[in-house]
Amino acid sequence: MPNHLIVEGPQLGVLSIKLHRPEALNALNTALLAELADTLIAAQDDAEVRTVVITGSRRAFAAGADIKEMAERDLVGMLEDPRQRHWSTITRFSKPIIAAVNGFCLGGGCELAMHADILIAGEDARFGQPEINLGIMPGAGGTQRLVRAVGKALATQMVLTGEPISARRALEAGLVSEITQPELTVERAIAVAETIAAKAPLAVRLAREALHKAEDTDLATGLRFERHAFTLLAGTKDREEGIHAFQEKRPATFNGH
Ligand code: DAK
Repeated sequence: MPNHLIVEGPQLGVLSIKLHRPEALNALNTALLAELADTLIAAQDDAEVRTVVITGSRRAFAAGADIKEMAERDLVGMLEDPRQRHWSTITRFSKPIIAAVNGFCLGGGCELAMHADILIAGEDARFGQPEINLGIMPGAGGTQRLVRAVGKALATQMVLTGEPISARRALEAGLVSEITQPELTVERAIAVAETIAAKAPLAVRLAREALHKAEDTDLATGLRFERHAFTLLAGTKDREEGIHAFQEKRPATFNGH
C-alpha cells in the first residue's frame, strides 16, 4: 500500500495518482519514486487503466529530488542509485499520462511532469530546473526534454540560471497545453484523460508512439513509422467499430481489439 501516493480509480479508464509528501513539497525520494514505479507497472498490465493523471498538491506538484537524501549519496552511491531504475520504469510506461500541475514544479518534479504526454497547469504553477543552484545539473532528462519542449534559448536560460518560469510563460513556450484556475487543474486533467480513455486503445498507443518519434528521429523515419502504424490499425476491430459507428450515427464503443 503506497505511503507517499494517493491512488484512485481506475474510473472511466482513468487512474489518478496524487503525489503526497506534503512535509517536503512532494520531493521525490526513493520511496516515493519506487511507489510510483510500482503503481505504473500495475497500471501497465491493467486493461481497465487507459490513461493516468499524475498530480501533486495546490502548493507543489513536486519540488525536485529529495535534497536531504541526495546529500547522503557520494559518487558510488549515485552510480548504484536505485532511482535510475524507477525513472526508467516511468519512461517506459506506454499509456498516456496527463500531468496536472499546481505550485512548484522544480528539478526532478519538472522532469517528472515532462514525462507526461500532456501538461495542464494552474495559473500559479512555477516550472524550473534549479539544480545549478546546488552545484549539480538536471539528471532525469531535464536538459533534453526541456530543449525539445520550449526550445534551446529558454531551456538554456532556465537550466543555467536556475530561475523558474510562470505557467503563462510555460504555455507560450509550449511546455504546457493549457492553463486553468488552480482549483480546476485536476478536474480539467481528468476530463482530458477521460476523453482519451474513451478512444480506441491501440490507436492511442500507436499515435502516441508516432508522436514520440517526432522527437526521437529524423522526419523520414518518423513518417515511415507513421505509415506502418496507420496500416497496422487497419487490422483492428476498433477501426471497424469507429467507422461503423460514424456511419450509423452513434457513439463508438472501443474495446482494444
Ligand atoms: N528536497 C527535500 N526537501 C525539500 C525540497 C527538496 N527538493 N524542497 C522543499 N523541501 C522541504 C523544505 O526543506 C522544507 O522542509 P522543513 O525545513 O520545513 O523540514 C519544506 O519542504 C517546505 O519548504 P520551504 O520551507 O523551503 O518552502 P518555501 O515556500 O520557503 O520554498 C521552494 C519553496 C520550492 C522554493 C524551496 O523549498 C526550494 O527551493 N526547494 C528546493 C528546490 C530544488 O532545488 N529542487 C531541485 C532539487 S535537485 C536524477 C534524477 C533527478 C534529479 C537528479 C538526478 N537521476 C536519475 C540521476 C533531480 C535533482 C533535483 O531535483
